Amino acid sequence: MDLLDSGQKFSPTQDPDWDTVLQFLPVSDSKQLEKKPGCKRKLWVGVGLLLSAAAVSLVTGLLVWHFHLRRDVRVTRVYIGSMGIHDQHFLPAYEDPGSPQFTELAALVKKQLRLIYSRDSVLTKYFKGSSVQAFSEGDNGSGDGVVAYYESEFDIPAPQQSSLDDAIESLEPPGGSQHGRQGRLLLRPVDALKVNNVVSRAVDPRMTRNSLFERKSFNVHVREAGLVQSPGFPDSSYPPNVYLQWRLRADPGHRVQLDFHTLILEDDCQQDFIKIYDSLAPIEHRALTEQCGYPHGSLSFLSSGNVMLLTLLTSEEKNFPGFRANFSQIGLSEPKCGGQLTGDRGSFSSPFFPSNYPPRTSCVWNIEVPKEKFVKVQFKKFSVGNQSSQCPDDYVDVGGQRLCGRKLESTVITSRSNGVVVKFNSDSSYVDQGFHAEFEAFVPTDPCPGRFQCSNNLCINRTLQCDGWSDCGDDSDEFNCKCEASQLECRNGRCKPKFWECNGVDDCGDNSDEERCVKCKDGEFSCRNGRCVAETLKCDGKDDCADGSDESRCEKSLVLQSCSEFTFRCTSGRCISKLNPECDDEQDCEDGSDEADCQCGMRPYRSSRIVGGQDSREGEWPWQVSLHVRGTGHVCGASVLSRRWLLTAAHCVQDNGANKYSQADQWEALLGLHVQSQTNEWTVRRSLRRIAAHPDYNPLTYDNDVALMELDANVTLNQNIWPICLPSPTHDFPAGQDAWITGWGATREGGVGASVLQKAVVRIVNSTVCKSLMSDDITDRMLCAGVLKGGVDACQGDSGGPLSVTSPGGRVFLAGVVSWGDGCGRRNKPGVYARVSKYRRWIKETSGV
Ligand code: 4AZ
Repeated sequence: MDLLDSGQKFSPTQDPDWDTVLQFLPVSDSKQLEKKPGCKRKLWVGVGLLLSAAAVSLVTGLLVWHFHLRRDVRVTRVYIGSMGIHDQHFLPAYEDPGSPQFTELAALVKKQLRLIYSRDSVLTKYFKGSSVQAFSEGDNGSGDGVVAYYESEFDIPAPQQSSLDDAIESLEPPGGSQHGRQGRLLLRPVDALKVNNVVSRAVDPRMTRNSLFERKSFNVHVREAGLVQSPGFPDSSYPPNVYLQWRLRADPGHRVQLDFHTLILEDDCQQDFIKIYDSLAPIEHRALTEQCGYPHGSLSFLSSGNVMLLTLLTSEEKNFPGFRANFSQIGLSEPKCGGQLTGDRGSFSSPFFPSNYPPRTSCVWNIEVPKEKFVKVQFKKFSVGNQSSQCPDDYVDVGGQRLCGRKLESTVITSRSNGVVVKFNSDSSYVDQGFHAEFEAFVPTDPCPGRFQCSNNLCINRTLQCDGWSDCGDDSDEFNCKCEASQLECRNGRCKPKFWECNGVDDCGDNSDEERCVKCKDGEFSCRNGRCVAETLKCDGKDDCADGSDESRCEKSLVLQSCSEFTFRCTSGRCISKLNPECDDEQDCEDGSDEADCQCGMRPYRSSRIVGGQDSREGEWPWQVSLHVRGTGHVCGASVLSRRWLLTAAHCVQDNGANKYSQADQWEALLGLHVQSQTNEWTVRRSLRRIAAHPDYNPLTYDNDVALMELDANVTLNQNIWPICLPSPTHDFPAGQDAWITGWGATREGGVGASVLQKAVVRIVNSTVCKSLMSDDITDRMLCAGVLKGGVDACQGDSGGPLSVTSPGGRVFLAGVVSWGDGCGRRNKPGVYARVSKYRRWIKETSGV
C-alpha cells in the first residue's frame, strides 16, 4: 500500500458538511403558494404537504442512522512514523524502493510493526497493514543504523478513533524519541530487528483531502547543489489539488540546506502550503516550518541530519506562482557553535544566523571578562521559538535565565561576576531565525561611565534623557522628567514639543496632548476651517462647514450639491461625499468614474536608500523602478504609473555640468528589479523616449519636485511589474497614517547604496508640525513622513521613489515622491516628499494616465 497513491479515506467525522445534511431538505415557499389561485393552489398545497412529509421521514431516518447505525461506520486512519533500526547498516540500495534490498528490509519492518501493534488490543484489532516509504542513514550520521519511514493503516468504527490515537501515542512516552534509546529488543523471533525511537503520528488531515488527485514524490540527492521548484514555475501557476513530496538526501555526515529564492502561495494555509520536515516522512513533531502566502521571515532551512522532506499541497482554487529553492549540503560540524569568549567585548550568534537555526542543536558559550568586571549581554536581534514562561521548546539561557519568543527592543542581561555561561537549545521541530548578541565588560560601581543607565541596564547618551522619546526601550529615560518651557507635560509624565499639542496625533501615548483642544461644544463637529456645526449635519449631503469638511469622511457616499477641496469630483462634474472613494471596489459616482482605471496598486500574486529599513521580498513592490544613468548605474528611484509612464523626482533629471540628466538618452529604467545587478525573467530594461519635469519645479526650494518619464515601448505587466494607484486631487493621507518607503539608496547618511531593495515603514507627519520642524521650508505641495524619533528615513539614491500608502481596501496609492530632507534619519527631521495628489491633473494632461 502506498498512501501517496492511495487517495483519501472516507472519514465522516472529518467532513465539515456532515451534520448539515438537513440544509438540502426542500423548503416550501409560502409566499409563492399564496399567489396561485384556485385548484393550482390546492395542488401546490398537496405537493407541499407531500414534500414536508418526505422531509420529516428523511430527517427521522438520518437521525436514526446518525445515532444508531453510524456506530458501525468504519473509517480508515493512517499513521505515519519512523523507526530507528540499529543492528543494520545503511546500503545505497535502500535509496531505491525498487531494489531487492529495500523490499527485504521493508518486509522486516512491516513484521516488526505488526508485532509492536500486537501488544495492544485496540491496535491489533483494527490494524490493516503497513507500507515503508523510505530509509535513511541512522540519526547519528555515522552510517551505523538505519531509519525506516512507514505508514500504518487501521480500519476502525468511527466513534472509536480517539482510542486508536491514544493507543498509538502510548507506544512511546511523550516526547517520543527517548524511548528505547538503548536499543530495546521488541521482537522475539530470530529475524527480529533491534529497533528504537518508534514514533507514529496521525497524518495531517489536509494531506488526506478527498480532492487531491495527484500525489507524487521525487528523490533528490543534494551532493551537487541545484534547485527544486513547483511545477510550471516560473511560467505558470502550480497545478490544483496536488500533494508533492521532495525527499532531499545529503551524504552521511552532512546537512541539507534549502534556501528559497521565491515563495508565493495562496494566503490561506488551509488551501495551499509548503511544509518542511527534518525527516523523510511528514511526521508532525519533525516539522521545521509551514508556509503559505508571501512569507517575510528567513526562508533558509537546515536539517539536523542528512535528510529533509519538502511537501507542497494545493487546492482547487486560486493557484499562485509557487516556489523556487536552492539546495546544497554542508558538513555537520560547520559552523562551530559555542566556545570560549574573552576580552572586554565581542559578539556571538545562533548557528547560521540570520538564516534559521537547525533543529536539535545545542551550543554553549563561556564568556569571561577581565577580573573585577561584570558582563553585560545585549541581544540585538532575538527570535527563538514561542513565547512562554517556561520556554520548553527552543531557548537561550543566560546565567540560568531562560529567554524565548520574539524580543522587539534590545534585551540586556548582566552578570554578578566576571563570567557568564550562555546556552542555546533547539528542539526537534519548528525552527526560527535565532539571535545576535554582543557582550561587554563593565565596572560594577560605574556601569555606564558618562552615560545614563536605563532600568534594563542599557546605557544611552545623557542628551537622550527626557527628550520625549523612549531610547532605553523600557521608557526609563522618560520617567521623572521636568519639562522645559518649550515642552508640554503629558499626563503620563512625558515631555513632548509644545507644537505637537492638538495636531491630531497621540504623541504622549495617553492622548493627553489631544484632549485639551476641543474648540467646539459637545454635540458639535469641528470643521477643518475652525467652524463648529451641529454633529447631526455631518454627512447630510450639504456643505454646512462651507469648506466641505463635514461631508468628506462619510461612510456612505452622497451626491453633493456643491464641490469642495475635500470632496471627490466624478468625471460628470458632480461631487460625492465619501472619503477617498477611488478604486475602493464600490461604485460611488453615478458615471462609475471613481472605479475607472483601477488596474493598479495590487501585488499581482498577493491576496493582500532607506535608513533603518530591511530587505524586501521579490515582487513586494512591483511599482518600484531603478533609474540608471548609462555608465554610472543606479541613481534614483521611480514608480510605475502605467505600461508606458513612470513618475520620478524633477531634481533627478536636472542637468549637472557635463551630465545631461534632463536628456532621455542618458537613462535606462529597470522595472521588476529586486537586487541591483541581478536581473531575472521578470526584469524589464527600457530606454526612455521623453522626460517631462514639472514646469514649476524650483531647484532652490524643491517645490514641485516631480517628473514624468515615457518609456520607449510599453512593458508587459508581470508579477514583479505593476502600476501603483494615483490619488485624486482630494485624496486624504491623514497625519499618523503608516506609509512605506522603498529604494536602493544609502543605508545611512553619507553611506553607500543597498544591493537588495529596502523597505521601511514611516508615518505621515502633520504639516504644521513639519513646518516647525523644517524651518518653514515646506509648501502645500510637499508632504512630510518619517519616524520622528529618528533612524528610519529615505536617503540619497531613494529620490524619485515612492511613498506608498495602503488604502483600507488593500490597494496601494502613491502618496509622495521622495524629494529631500535634512540629512537622513535624524531625530525630528522627517523626510519631505512631493505631494502626488497635487499633481493629478498635470499627470493626466502630460501623460494621459
Ligand atoms: C537625497 O539626497 C535625499 N531624508 C533623499 C531623501 C532624503 C534626504 C536626501 C530624506 O536624495
